[in-house]
Amino acid sequence: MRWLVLVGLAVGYTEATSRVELLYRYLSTDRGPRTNIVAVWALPAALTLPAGLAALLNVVVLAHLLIWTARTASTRLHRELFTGATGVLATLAASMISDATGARAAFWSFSWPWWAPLGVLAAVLAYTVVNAGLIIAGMYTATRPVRLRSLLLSRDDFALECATLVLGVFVAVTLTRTPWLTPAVAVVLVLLQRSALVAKLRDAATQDSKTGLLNAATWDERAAGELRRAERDHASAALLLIDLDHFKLINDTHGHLAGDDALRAVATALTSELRSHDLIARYGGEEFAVFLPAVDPPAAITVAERIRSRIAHASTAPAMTASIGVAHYPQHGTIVADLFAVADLALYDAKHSGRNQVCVGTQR
Ligand code: GH3
Ligand code: MG
Ligand code: MG
Repeated sequence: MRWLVLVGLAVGYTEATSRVELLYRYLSTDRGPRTNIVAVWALPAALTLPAGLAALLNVVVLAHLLIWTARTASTRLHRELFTGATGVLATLAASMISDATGARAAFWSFSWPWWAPLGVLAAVLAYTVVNAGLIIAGMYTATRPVRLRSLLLSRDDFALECATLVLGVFVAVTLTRTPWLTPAVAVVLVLLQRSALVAKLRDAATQDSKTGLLNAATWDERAAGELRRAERDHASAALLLIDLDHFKLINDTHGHLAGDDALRAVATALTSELRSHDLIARYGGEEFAVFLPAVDPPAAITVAERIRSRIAHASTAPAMTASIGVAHYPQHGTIVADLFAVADLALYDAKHSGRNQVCVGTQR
């Protein structure tokens, strides 16, 4: 009966939250691992039910997920199968630990010996280590990413993952003591999943998906805000426009994927050279815009030179150079559009005088 309650909730939850789940998947596509929501139902099965039933729950949930995926055509089959298989193994590992430590017996008895919570903790850890370990190993083998960080969950997803595991333990408690209360957990889960979705939507709306820098619209808005602040504080500021030199040649010689890697390398270089409150955007194809609050003209030129030199001397192949146009606030304008126009003209000067250099705008 309790197994049926869990299966019903797992299948019902996926069906009832299809739209949220689809959006969540859409926003997470090819951007590293996803939070494992199924743990809310699989973990309590591992903690409280016989191992065979717990594994069977995973299989049923996986079968339903495959049908659901075929209907909605949102991901690739081998990934769902791999994720499902790791889920079964993680569940079996947690089930063994729950059994061996006496945690399972404690869930069904009326007393909690002092070691039972430790057994629960060990089972949750086993579930997580097996699941995450296999998925990270699988993703590493399949993609061999340069940055191992991309194999880990983002901070928001990690918080959701932890909340999912805690809810899983709560489900184990309600399932054994007050099964009628178990469906209430689904309400909390919906809210958790929605808040994680909001964070993903915020990133998708404000960031450039290729580099993770700000997108043009967000940069415009925030640069305007910084200018208002500079005006109020009687501070200076600067705007840099950075355009990679002969970038088309990199695409034509090494392919567009290498071109994309080069764009990401430039984004990393900019982020590490600049302060955390400087605004950095990928403004167009291979153009980057930077707003530097509270810098005077000599400092802005030093920063621009440092960026130019960093890009020119980066150890990443293929070699690249960049031309940079600089505009100063308030000398060259008091609104973003004017500063942008001045920096754009300066950028053309830099291109026409041989590229790989910094040019400062002139009063219009
Ligand atoms: P210049 O020194 O005059 O700036 O020459 P350029 O080749 O850099 O400039 P141009 O504007 O002629 O070409 C820009 C190229 O940037 C063309 C396009 O193929 C490439 N590009 C734009 N966006 C992307 C992108 O997202 N990925 C890749 N790989 N290439 C891009
Ligand atoms: Mg260019
Ligand atoms: Mg360009």
